[in-house]
Amino acid sequence: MATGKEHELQKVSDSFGALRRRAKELGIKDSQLTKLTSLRNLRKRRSTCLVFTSFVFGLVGILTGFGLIFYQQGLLSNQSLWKVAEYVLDFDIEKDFCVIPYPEIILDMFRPPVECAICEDVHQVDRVSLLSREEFVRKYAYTSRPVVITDGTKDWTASQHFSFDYFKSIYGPESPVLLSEDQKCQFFPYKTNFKSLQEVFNMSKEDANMKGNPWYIGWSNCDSSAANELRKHYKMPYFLPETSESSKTDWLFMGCPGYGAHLHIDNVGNPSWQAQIKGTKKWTLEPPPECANVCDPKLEVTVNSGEIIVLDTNKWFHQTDIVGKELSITIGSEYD
Ligand SMILES: O=C(O)CCC(=O)C(=O)O
Ligand SMILES: [Fe+2]
Repeated sequence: MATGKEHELQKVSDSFGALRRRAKELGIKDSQLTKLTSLRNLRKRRSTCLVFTSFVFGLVGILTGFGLIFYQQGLLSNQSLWKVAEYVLDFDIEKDFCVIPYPEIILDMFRPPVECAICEDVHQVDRVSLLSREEFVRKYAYTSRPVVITDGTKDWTASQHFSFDYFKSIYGPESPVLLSEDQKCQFFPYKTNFKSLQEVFNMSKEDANMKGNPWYIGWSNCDSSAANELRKHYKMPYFLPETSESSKTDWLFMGCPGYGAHLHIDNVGNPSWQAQIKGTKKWTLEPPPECANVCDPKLEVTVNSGEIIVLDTNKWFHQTDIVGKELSITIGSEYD
């Protein structure tokens, strides 16, 4: 019997087949279909995977050769070789498209080049309010022009509820979020030593209340019952077009002033919004290196509580720093 996943895959495959037949009826050739950006993106990802996997296997081959020579010469012990083997083999096939997960530097190196029109005439991050859907679509939604919507969370009750203890209370002991073993659950420890959200929730009261060691973490909420609870306190941002769908997985980031996320670029596919529920976060944006000649080298914007930043994190390198005195809590999601 087909598993749930196989069944879903079969449904996707049937839908693709139907789309292709419909395209044929409309006189659209396969060669035209394969030029669609969405299909090209699929292929790009796989060929990057192939290049990277071949590179890793080549490198592993060379290192193994040197390892054997050093081992024979007594310059390497089997204990240290085992440590290397353990390290190399510690990957999770389920967590990525590619058999071997990409280190961040590889993601940066192999990402598709960015059209510099996204940053050429951007000299600051706009701060706007009462933003109509039309204006959002025209100026920001799909142009990769970053924007802060200062009244983005009006009518939300999240700031009265979201806190360290609240998050701790919405996850049952069996929640997949706590151990991040589900492929939809991701946990970012940043500079901390936490291995899971469970460890975060077990930190001392002192640390949780920002009276001990500082910390900053992020996670994707793959627990649907917790997601329903969270959604009692926020809505889809009012300026998002009605046709746009936010991904079902929310991202949460929480932590202390002085900390934040290092400069990086993402590979998530869609732009995203992030609402600052509590505290204040400074965002530093840099265009990708291929646009260094035509775009400003750096933009900075501070997002205060109640505001929402919309950013294409796949195109802009971004770094965050929690500023002020309060614990920062944000929630966000991708949209299409
Ligand atoms: O909020 C943060 O500190 C980092 C967020 C981030 O990297 C992202 O949304 O892509
Ligand atoms: Fe990011």
